[in-house]
Amino acid sequence: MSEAELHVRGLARFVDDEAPPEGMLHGQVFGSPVARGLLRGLDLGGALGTPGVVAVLTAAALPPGYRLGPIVEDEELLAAETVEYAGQPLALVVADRRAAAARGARSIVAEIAELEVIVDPREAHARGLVLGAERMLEHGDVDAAWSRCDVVVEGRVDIGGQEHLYLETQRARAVPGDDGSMRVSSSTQSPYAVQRAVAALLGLPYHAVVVEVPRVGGGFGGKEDQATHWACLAALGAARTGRAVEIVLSRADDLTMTGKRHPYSSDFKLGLTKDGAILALEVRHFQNAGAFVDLSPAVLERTLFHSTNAYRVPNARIRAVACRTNLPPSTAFRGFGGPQGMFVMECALARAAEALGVPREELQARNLLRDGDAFPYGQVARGVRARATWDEAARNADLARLRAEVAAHNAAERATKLGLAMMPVCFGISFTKTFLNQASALVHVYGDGSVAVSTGGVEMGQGLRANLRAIAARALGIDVELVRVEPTSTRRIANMSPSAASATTDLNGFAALDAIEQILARLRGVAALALSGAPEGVTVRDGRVWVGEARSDWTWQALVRRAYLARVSLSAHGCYARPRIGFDPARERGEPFAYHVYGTAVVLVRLDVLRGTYEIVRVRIAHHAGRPVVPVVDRGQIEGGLVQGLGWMAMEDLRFDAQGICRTASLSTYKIPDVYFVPDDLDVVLLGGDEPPSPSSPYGSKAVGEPPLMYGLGLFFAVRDALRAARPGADFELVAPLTPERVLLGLHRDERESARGDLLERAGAPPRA
Ligand code: MTE
Ligand code: LUZ
Ligand code: MOS
Repeated sequence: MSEAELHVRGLARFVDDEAPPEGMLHGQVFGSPVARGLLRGLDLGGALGTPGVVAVLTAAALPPGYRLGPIVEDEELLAAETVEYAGQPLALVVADRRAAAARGARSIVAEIAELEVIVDPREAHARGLVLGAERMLEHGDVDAAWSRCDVVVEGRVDIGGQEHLYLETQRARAVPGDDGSMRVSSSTQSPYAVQRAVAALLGLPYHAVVVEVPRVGGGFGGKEDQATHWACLAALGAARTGRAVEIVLSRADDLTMTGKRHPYSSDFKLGLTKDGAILALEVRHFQNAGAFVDLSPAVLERTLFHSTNAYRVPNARIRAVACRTNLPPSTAFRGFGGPQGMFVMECALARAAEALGVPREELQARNLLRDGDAFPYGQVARGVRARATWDEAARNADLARLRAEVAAHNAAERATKLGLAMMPVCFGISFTKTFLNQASALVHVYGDGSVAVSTGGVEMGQGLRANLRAIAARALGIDVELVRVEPTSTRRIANMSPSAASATTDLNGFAALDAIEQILARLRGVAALALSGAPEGVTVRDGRVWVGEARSDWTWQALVRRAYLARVSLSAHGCYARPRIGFDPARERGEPFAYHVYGTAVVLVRLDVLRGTYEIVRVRIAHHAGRPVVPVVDRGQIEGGLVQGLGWMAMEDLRFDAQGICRTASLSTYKIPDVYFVPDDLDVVLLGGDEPPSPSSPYGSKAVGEPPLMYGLGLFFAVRDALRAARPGADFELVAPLTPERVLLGLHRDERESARGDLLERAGAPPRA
């Protein structure tokens, strides 16, 4: 059964759906109730006395100096002396039932001498609380360019974080082996990261730690690094008790204990000629990295790379700094810092369009990237599809007429206003850390002709299995039903990169093709010998063996049987290393990306001026997908990514109070888009199917996972367009998400100010200047 069918029927099994091993225990993590302080003591008496509790583990159970972290090892698995964020794990309660573990954890009392909490990245920066040095990309001569500009706009942008809200919360199960080994079943995007961290924790060689991932019930980046902690805690519990231990975070714990998308606060300055050509851009990003390094420097790097989005910017200076605050460590989230960089650029264009008195789309269209333009990091843009997707989206939405309709509606109506925005996207494909751009695969052809493909890729709902299955079947010339894609295991594949950066199908698909090519080469030899032809002329098509243009009477199964009897190996290990990429952070120059993905969205909204609410009327997307291996998978990624981006811009309003407590750690306060929020009128056009296949991805497909999220940014500017129609000439803050509350307060700022003045006057206070 396909992955999709299993999900639809509710049959897909996750980490904790496998029958529990005999005597399995359950772990409950106790997290810090405060965001920052000195840990004076933990009163574990209540927990130890709770019926069913088998063990309570604290930092004392950890090897000295043991730290976690994908880039800098700066995180304690259980805090020993200082607490840096609310929810930071302090103790693990292990009990024979989940409820007993939870009860035990609730009775722990932490004595913490609270210290001052910082939640704002600019404040952290002002106090020197930074993680690593500020980074800077520079190209052209920005300082000289300002004098040539006719219009210069400046401003500040604030972008909120985002909760991953994967349906399956973080979880792991650790089962001790009979020989001191440890088997961990984890919901992780990075089995190798889990393997390394568990091995270091238990003092084992990597080969004695087996990490298996049946599938992931949504990751979105939240399990690229941060699944490791729970797997390590389960392994710690298992090693200490000698029994299997499972940890499943409750939704509330997951919401408070895990890191989210990085909030940013940024300053921009954009200069243009009077006819709208961009001459210069200066940006400074303050990234809210949270309490530990995690993936923040890598996220920051991608922000730098995407700060000019899909535009030609001849002179640019882009700076970014990771600021340390007392939020949970911010982490990977679909787009990985790219969306924040692009959002600031789009905000700058909005202000510029308003200053020039032209629709924003005119400036966007005028400055779209072209082949041969250089990105600020030095890479020259090739295979650019910014214009092609723009034109198709504009055609599909009938842009000129739509703009006129919007204007006519807005002139005639007072209570509702329409707003329109275009959103081009240009997203670089590859891990920016070059060494991660590798993969391997193990392919077995069994005696009956059925095939099992293993790679280091993790299925998380993005359709990896469907893609790999289609790629393998196509390469072998057989029906997809004959191909099974195995769950991920470090036993089958060693040293895998995380499933991330949208590159999983690219990298693992190529690795699988390499293995398949080896097996096919051997099979060709077998067929050529028996059917007297040249090996090069042997092919398998539709499950049949052909010699040249002659169809033999051999089936695929017959060929496989012959090969087996001839003692020819039917298994192969393949690998792939992405060629010709590399980035030198010391010079801030290089070619980090194998290629870029392009697309353009058109977003139309209707704003209720009295209520501040709005609905999305229409979305048109033109996405350059090349030749998708499974088109419906790409469509699913585009629609899902769009909705996740719309939610981030519209309603996912993550709030931490001044004490660093997450005030939106439940689904009654943290809202995500539902099916009613998605416009019925949504049309996605896939472009590139008629072009010569690009050699950068299997069969001319293209990476698709992350880029569509950024179409959602268009919503912000469509609503802003409607706001400007409601209050011509007014300025509105550049703060996302643009919730209906913010819209309403923005629309009625003057009334608010005067009402406030009246109140103050009545209270006897002097009116504010
Ligand atoms: N789609 C689903 N359904 N679930 C997910 O967790 N993760 C996204 C994207 N699409 C995700 C998803 C993210 S963050 C990435 S990097 C890619 O899928 C990862 O998969 P890929 O490399 O195969 O595109
Ligand atoms: N992870 C990573 C990523 O380690 N490097 C990247 O460049 C990246 N890009 C997107 C998502 N995850
Ligand atoms: Mo995606 S943020 O690369 O997991």
